[in-house]
Amino acid sequence: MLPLIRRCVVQTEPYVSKRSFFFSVIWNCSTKTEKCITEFRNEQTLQENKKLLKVALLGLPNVGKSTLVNQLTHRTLCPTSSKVHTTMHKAEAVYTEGDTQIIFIDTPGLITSKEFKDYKLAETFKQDPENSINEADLVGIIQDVTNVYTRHKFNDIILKTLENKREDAQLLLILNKVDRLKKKLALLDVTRILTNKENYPKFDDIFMVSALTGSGVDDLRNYLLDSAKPKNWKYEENTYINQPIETIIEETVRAKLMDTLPQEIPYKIKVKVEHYDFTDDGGITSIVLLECPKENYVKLLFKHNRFRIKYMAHNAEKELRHAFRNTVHIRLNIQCPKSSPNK
Ligand SMILES: Nc1nc2c(ncn2[C@@H]2O[C@H](COP(=O)(O)OP(=O)(O)OP(=O)(O)O)[C@@H](O)[C@H]2O)c(=O)[nH]1
Ligand SMILES: [Mg+2]
Repeated sequence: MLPLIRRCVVQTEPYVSKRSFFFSVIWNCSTKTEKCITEFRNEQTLQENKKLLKVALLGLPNVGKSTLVNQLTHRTLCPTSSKVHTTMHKAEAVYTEGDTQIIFIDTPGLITSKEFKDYKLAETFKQDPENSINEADLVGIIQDVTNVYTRHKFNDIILKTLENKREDAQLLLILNKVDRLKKKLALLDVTRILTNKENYPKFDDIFMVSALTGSGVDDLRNYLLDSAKPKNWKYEENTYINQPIETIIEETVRAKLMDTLPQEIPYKIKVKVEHYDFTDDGGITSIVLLECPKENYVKLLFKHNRFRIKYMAHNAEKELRHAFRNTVHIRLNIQCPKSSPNK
C-alpha cells in the first residue's frame, strides 16, 4: 500500500480536494483500508485519463448532419426530416465510452445571406454554425453525394465558415448517403475533385458513410474516440444532450410534421408542449399543441379518416422512444384560431 499513499501525497494543487478525500477514506475505514484505497485509486485513474473531443458537424441543409449525429450517439435526439431547415439551432449531443467523451455539435444547415432574408430564418441559422466551428477540436464537413448539383464543389458559404476554424482543429470530409449511390466509382470522382482544388481546404481524413443505414459510421466513431485529447469531461456520464425534454419533443413532432405535410405548410404550424409528465416506470406522457394558422391545414391533417395525423404521431413516438429509451405517449391538440379546438 505504501507506494500508493506516497503517490497521493505528492500530488500538486489541482488534486488537493481529492487528496483530502483520500485521507478521509483512510480514517473512516480502518478495517477496510485496503479496499477503500483501491477503489479510490480506480476512480482517480479514470479522472486522470479522461479524454474529450468536441466535434462540429457542418454542411448545407439536408445533407444528413442530424441523422449522422443520431447514428453516432445511438439515440435519435436530434430532429431529422426530408425537408430543409429541420435543425433550427445548435445542440450538443453527448457520447461517452470508457474514459472518452465526444460532444457532437449538430448545427443548422449553412445558408447564404439571400436565403436568410428570403426565408426569414432565425438568427441562429447564421450565428450557430460560426460559433460551433470556433469551439470545435474537430470539424466535419458533410457532403451529400447524391446531390448532383452540389456534390462536386464546396459552396462559398462552406469555405467562408471554415475561415473561423481554429488552426489546431482537425478537419474531416464526410461523404454521406453512399447507400443511394449506384455507381460507386462516382465516389472516387467526388473525392478527387473535392481534395485537389487549390483554394479548397486540406482534409486530415476522408470518410464515406451512410448515416441512414449506419454503414461506415462505426469506423468514424472509432476514429473520433482515438482523436480525443486528455481533458476533463464537460458533461456527466449519463448526459445525452444539452436540450430540455420539451424542446426534444417539440422538435421531433415538428420534424415528423415536415415529413407528413406538403411544401411549406409544416413551417407555418407552431408546435408547443403544453404538458409532460413521467409515469411510474420512467416513461413520458405529453400533450402537444399544434397551432394551425389556416383551417385547411387542419383538414389536411385529418384527411383519410385522420390517417395522416395518426401516422405522424406514431412516428414521433417511435423516435422519442429511441431517444429516451423508454415509453413515450403523445396526445396532439390541434388548434386553429378561427375554429374550436380539436383533439
Ligand atoms: N439515403 C440516405 N438518406 C439519408 C442519409 N442521411 C440522411 N438521410 C436523409 O436525408 C434527409 C435529411 O437528413 P437530416 O439529418 O435531417 O439532414 P440535416 O443536414 O440535418 O438537415 P437540416 O437540419 O435541415 O440542415 C432525411 O430524410 C434523412 O433520412 C443517408 O446516409 N442515406
Ligand atoms: Mg439537421
